[in-house]
Amino acid sequence: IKYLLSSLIFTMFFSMVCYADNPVITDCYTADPATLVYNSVCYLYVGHDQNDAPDNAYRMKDWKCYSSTDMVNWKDEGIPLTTSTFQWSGGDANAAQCVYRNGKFYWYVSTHDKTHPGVAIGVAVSDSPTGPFKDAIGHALVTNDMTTYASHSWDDLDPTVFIDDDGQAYMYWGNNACYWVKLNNDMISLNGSITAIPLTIEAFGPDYEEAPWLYKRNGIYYLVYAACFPERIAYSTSTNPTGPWKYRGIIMPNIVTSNTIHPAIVDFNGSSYFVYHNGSLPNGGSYRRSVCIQKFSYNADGTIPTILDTSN
Ligand code: FUB
Repeated sequence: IKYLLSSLIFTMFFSMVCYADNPVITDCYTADPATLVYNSVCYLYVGHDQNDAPDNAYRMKDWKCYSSTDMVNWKDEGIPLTTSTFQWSGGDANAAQCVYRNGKFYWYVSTHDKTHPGVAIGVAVSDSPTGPFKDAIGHALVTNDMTTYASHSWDDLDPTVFIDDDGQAYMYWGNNACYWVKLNNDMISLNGSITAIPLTIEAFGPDYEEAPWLYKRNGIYYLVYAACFPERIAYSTSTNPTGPWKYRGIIMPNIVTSNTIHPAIVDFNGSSYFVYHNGSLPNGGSYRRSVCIQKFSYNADGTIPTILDTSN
């Protein structure tokens, strides 16, 4: 009976998660993935850890883009955006996400702001998913001094933007703080004030850390994020894009090759994919990371199965 039960659990688990060849990008170090499906192509926007990054600090100066029609073969679309595009940026190409609206592509990035010292959120715009991108407003969209919930200057990390069915756009972000704000239809200005969500156990479990990824499926809003440090990926759900959020558990437990993970989830050609980074390329690690993709199926009740990193 014990053998039958364990083989049943094994079969159920592996039928829900498909362990592909990972990392999917092997020609350089990539991190902080964000996906965008446009015209039957999946675009993958990533941070870019430099080959000479030390073992204990990030070295990132630009963002890369890749495209695929099968989620396996990825075409290098180059470096459509660098921190130098933002004249106000003092460097550091932290996590970012690109979204499409009304014929334009808006790439929301977190980078150091030399005019209001600390990490800030900027937005670049292009007519094409692969650029060229230019600074949309000439200054940060959210500066370090607009948010005070966390006690450090890098709390404005990791923007995720979601446009709801009624056309309202929401931006979530935050390190050791989880903020949200509505965006105006122009996608380059804030609509109303910024809200900091209390990091309660009920909303986020034991420890929300950073890297939120917001999306909607079958009328349920999913907020996927990195928890604890070293990180694991957890998620919460709500029936409203602004919460209240209910903690749903862990998607990916800690991995051994990187202290951060950073999630994205996308549906493409009828399948669902969990996108993240580990440090499994040769000479890789927490500051020389690599983007990975795992195909998975939602459980019947809409919950997300456990997905294990292939480098563990
Ligand atoms: O890449 C720099 C930071 O590491 C990101 O902003 C975080 O989400 C973590 O992945």
